[in-house]
Amino acid sequence: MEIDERIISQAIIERYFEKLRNSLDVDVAIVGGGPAGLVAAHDLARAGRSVALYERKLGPGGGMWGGGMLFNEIVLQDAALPLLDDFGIRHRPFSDGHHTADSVEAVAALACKAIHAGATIFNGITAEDVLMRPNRVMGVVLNWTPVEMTGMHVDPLAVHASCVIDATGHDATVVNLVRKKVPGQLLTPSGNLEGEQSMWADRAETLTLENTREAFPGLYVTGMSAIATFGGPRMGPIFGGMLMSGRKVAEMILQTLTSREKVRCQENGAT
Ligand code: 48F
Repeated sequence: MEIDERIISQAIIERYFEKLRNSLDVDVAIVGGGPAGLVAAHDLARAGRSVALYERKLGPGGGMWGGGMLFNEIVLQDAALPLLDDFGIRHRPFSDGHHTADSVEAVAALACKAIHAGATIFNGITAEDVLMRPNRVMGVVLNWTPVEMTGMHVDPLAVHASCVIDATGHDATVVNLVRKKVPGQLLTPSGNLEGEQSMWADRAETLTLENTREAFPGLYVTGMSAIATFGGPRMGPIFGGMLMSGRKVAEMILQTLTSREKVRCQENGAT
């Protein structure tokens, strides 16, 4: 059978549009495909939730590829090892409580497992805004990254989501978008972003988990975005906090969605 260019094009168009159509109304929209976003996508999809993850760049992985200063190894603490094992990421002990893994293997495994669990990853797409009704985030507004980069005047498309996760790393892009619309109304002590402080790895790793929370109704933060939103130091190339934060945000959202569904069932039963 001769390979046919028209069929190649048709196959790509139809398969891609199938993914787009299936993601118009999802349980969870994740903005950012770094380590935290990828773990969240995997865990939510594995639990049976519909998940779309939007990554601005061509490749997911965020700040993990480059390890520390482009030395492509990452460091992880004891508490992160079960999660690495869950994803099939190999690790080696280095010194008490410090382990290493190959950063490229880690990113590849996270992305592959997230997709195999059922999450859909859209790369080259930027979330440029959120949908709010009026005091709850209920979707994201999307455009091609090259449109954003070239400054072309092109209107975006939007999708609905029961919950949105800001997994955009240091910039906390989605939280910043919301803050601009409703200044002083974030669920942080100041009502605005508390900001990131200088490096303190140990404290930062603890705080990343503590700060993994709802930052505005319908909008959750994970990974570095949790630090930028609720405050704390940066941690450098130790990644256990990022991975465990992704797992924590997924657990929180699963609980929220389940309790909302129970309430809805009770209401329907009562009427
Ligand atoms: O920065 P990133 O890896 O976030 P993370 O999962 O992990 C942080 C660590 O990599 C590292 C660290 C800890 O050791 O300090 O920085 O919290 O990944 C964030 C991803 O979000 C994408 C961005 O391209 C990156 O891949 N992103 C940012 N803004 C948008 C976006 C946006 N508006 N739309 C789509 N993707």
